[in-house]
Amino acid sequence: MKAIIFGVTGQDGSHLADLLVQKDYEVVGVSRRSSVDNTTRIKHLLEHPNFDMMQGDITDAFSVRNVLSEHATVDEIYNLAAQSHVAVSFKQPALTWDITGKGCLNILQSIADLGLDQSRFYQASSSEMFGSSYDINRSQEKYQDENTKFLPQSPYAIAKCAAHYVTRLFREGYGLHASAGILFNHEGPRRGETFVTRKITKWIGDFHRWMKSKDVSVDVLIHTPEDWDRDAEMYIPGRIDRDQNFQFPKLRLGNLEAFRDWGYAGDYVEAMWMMLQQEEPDDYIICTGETHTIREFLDVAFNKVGIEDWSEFVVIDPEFYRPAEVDYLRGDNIKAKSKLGWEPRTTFIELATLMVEADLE
Ligand code: NAP
Ligand code: G4F
Repeated sequence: MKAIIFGVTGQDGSHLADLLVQKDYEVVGVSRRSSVDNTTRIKHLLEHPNFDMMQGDITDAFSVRNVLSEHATVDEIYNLAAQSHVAVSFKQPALTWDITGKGCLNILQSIADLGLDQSRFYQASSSEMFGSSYDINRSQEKYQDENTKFLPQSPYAIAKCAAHYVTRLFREGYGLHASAGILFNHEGPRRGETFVTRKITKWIGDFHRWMKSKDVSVDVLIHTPEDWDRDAEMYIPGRIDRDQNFQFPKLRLGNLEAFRDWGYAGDYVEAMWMMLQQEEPDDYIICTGETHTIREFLDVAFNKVGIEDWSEFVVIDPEFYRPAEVDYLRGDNIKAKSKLGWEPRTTFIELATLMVEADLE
């Protein structure tokens, strides 16, 4: 079997490449040109005999066509490439549209034009497409499933909706085996450092190393309030003016009240592969079914390093608020469970633990 992964250098692309190589696939990873090395997450695969890299940018239809025409016998094509940061999409809406929306069209149109009818296609759709929309079950709990309407609330979500409908069009209109996974937030040690979970666990890792290097404990920092700059840095008492190295920036975050259904990326790439093994293409929600606030993630993550009250370490910064917020995401994965036989294996606490442990190393 042979697969092409657009977005192989990202969090999910790297996990999917690991999975497919383990399954003995020949994997072609496509990455865009970068002035610095963007292969950190796939370094371990670069010398693998079943793994090859090609350069390509999904905003350039010629480039996509070049990639696909060189691999006309490919079995599976995964589109994981995107400008995937919601907050960034408000600042770079047109770029987000070109990559996250039109990029998907470029791939599907090339598949159709080149007559790659035997290839199966996966689109990385997102729970962000639901925006402020939800349904209510018999226990009066809010949830989203495959029938919940989309009410996108960011340029990113709008672009993802466009790509989702394009995928459906090529499935229904052109008869392609094109499936979309509507994935809820999924994280792990390979998560980009500006997404909230990783931003928190990376800060904890850096802070812990700093405390160790200065040979101080949290208690020393907490019980001397007169030495604190409450908004920006924390200092080791008594050494403030003597050495700038005795200060450390606090963790600056935005809205802590939003709910997210967080799972582990390693579990979720298995669902992507399972979708393409089905006889019929379809759309599937992939989630844990549990939801937690950012506050709860902070509780678990700080607890792992023995800090029960993280409030002294965190500054709320309006810079990280968004023009529109998605307040509540909690998926219902019954379809994926019953039709794909997929289930999440990693709990919320296990996820936070594995991320903190990785960032402490
Ligand atoms: P990610 O870490 O941000 O990875 C995105 C990938 O897209 C990177 O490899 C990036 O390359 C590549 N890319 C960006 N622009 C490109 C372009 N113009 N041409 C070719 N490649 C380009 O995202 P992720 O978390 O792995 O997510 C994978 C996909 O699932 C994305 O489409 C995302 O929107 C979607 N999704 C993610 C989640 C989640 O919670 N993680 C949930 C639902 C849906 P560089 O490495 O060069 O930047
Ligand atoms: O980690 P986030 O940036 O993820 P978000 O916006 O939910 O998007 C992620 O999940 C989507 C699936 O639902 C994907 F489609 C998308 O590609 C991406 O992977 O933010 C999570 C929450 C938000 O409510 C945000 O307002 O955390 C809140 N937050 C609070 N402080 C913060 C921060 N988010 C970030 N990135 N940085 C903060 O400082």
